[in-house]
Amino acid sequence: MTTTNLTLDEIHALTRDVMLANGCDAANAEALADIVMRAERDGSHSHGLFRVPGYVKALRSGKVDGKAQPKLTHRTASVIHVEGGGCFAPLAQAVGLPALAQAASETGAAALSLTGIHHFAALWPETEYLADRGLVGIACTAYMPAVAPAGSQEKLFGTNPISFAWPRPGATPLCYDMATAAMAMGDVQIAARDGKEVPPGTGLDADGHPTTDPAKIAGGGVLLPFGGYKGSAIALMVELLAAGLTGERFSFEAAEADNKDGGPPRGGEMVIALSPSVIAGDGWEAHADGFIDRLRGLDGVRLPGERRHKNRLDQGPRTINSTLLETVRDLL
Ligand code: NDP
Ligand code: PYC
Repeated sequence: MTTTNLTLDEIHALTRDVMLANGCDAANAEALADIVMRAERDGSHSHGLFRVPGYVKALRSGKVDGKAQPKLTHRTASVIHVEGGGCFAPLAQAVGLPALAQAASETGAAALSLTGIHHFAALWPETEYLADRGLVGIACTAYMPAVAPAGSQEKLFGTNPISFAWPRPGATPLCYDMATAAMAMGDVQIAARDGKEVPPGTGLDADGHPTTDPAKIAGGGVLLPFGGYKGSAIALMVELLAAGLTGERFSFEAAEADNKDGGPPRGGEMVIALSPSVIAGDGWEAHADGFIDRLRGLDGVRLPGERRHKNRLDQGPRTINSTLLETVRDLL
């Protein structure tokens, strides 16, 4: 694989310029460039520059409004709604998360529902935003069917990610962010691009046979939920939280309404914030840190999020697949 080095500023500027060249206003372009740069910085490769061609397809087809201005409404003191009006998710999050953090800090618990958005990114930016403000963050979103529920060979669930972040004042949060599929589709597609196999149990081919060939899973096959029926139950919960609870589209409804341009469909996201200061009271930090230290002390254990947080400390250039970079530059 041929690669090219780009600084974080260059990744940010390239993404912003591509978005501006394809119909985004400055607010939408900046929000997206920020999320793509942070994904490359942390090593979330399947959700950084890799997604830019899909973002542009959605702008060019008119599915996404690059000039949308999300609208925030307080349904109650602790239930907040942001209607994205067809924007990419990062701008709607930038509008909603500060209000969510404030409400949870005041009341102890708050919920943010996002509708009319197009989510094509990782979810740790949402949950870490909350954890950086002393709050527990939980976020989830649905997509389009890619995953067969346990017992079936037919796809119904999206890859339906869920992220959880626990605040650790003075340190990076404990944060996991995972597809409820055995693997995110973006990682399956990257494995196919790079000629690698995926682990057994990742998915089935078009005839319903287990396969480790990512091209067969991505091209007509299905992904499996992680952990059998237990992961399937969590994927089901994500559909209900991200679509049932927000009033937005379930994955199958999103696919039916989508124009199949290859960009992210319209959907919803649910973000929940909880305040340990209000709920547990004084001493919560030391109490939880004692547990986390015990966990880290076990041989072979590392905290979820640690890999990304280590990558983040390196402010140097990032290695980008040259073919991908050429594709992105051609979108200018
Ligand atoms: P991974 O399976 O690579 O990782 C899932 C989580 O497990 C991460 O938090 C990771 O932390 C942690 N982890 C990995 N290995 C270990 C280990 N040995 N010990 C402890 N923790 C570990 O991610 P997925 O493939 O499931 O998802 C990738 C991304 O795709 C996510 O960011 C997700 O949000 C995104 N996605 C987005 C969708 C959307 O609709 N917008 C749909 C599906 C996925 P670390 O990062 O530190 O390795
Ligand atoms: O990697 O499965 C995935 C995915 C779907 C939407 C954004 N990422």
